[in-house]
Amino acid sequence: MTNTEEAERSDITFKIIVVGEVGVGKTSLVRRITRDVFNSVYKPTIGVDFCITDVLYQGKVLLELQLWDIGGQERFGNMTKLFYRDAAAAFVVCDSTRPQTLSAAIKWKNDIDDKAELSPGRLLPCFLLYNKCDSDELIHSDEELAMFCSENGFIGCYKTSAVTRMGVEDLELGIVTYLMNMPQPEPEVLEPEVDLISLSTTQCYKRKSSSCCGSACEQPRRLKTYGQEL
Ligand SMILES: Nc1nc2c(ncn2[C@@H]2O[C@H](COP(=O)(O)OP(=O)(O)O)[C@@H](O)[C@H]2O)c(=O)[nH]1
Ligand SMILES: [Mg+2]
Repeated sequence: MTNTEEAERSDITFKIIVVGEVGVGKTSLVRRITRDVFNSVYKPTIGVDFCITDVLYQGKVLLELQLWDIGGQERFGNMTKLFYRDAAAAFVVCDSTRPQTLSAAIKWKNDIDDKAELSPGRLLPCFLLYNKCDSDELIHSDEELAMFCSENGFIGCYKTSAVTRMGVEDLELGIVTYLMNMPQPEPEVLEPEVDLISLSTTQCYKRKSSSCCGSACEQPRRLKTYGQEL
């Protein structure tokens, strides 16, 4: 079954925060992932913007990915804790042609570790995106990047290009598979509601609401299909 009409829309929404220094390509990657477009006109992101994409997982579960594109200068402000709230994972982006943006990835990772937790004691999973790999000036080898990730607590690295789409599909498949297979903490149980007519009790759980796109997304939402059909 691959037809979206037959697929069940689940309540599953994953928020992914996208951070990194100014100009590394966060906004371009978010647009490439969610809208499959690239715009070379540079407009710095002020504060935060977000885009949503629908993903069909294993041919039957329709879920939503929210990508929160956080302006690079925000690391120096007090708002990141708020932006990181309820995130399921982080993309820490660096520019393959500017080595200082890789060092800055460690500072972003530290900021996330300080301010975001999945649940007490569980760090947010961070993926390094080594962007602008369409350039001839790649500075780091795959071995160096793997070493960097294991030394600094990143789950893994994807070499990407928002211009050519290089690595983008692998990244999407990788993150959806990772998140769908990640052990979930126990759901928070709220006070039971009493149904006076049937006199039965109902447990209800917090549901995340889905919201519409931020100003960066003028294009219609795209649907992607991932995972082997069951
Ligand atoms: N060559 C190349 N340029 C890119 C790529 N991604 C973004 N850029 C360019 O890098 C600049 C900054 O991109 P932007 O997405 O605004 O970066 P942000 O500040 O991290 O959001 C823009 O001029 C983009 O056109 C890429 O993958 N390859
Ligand atoms: Mg931006």
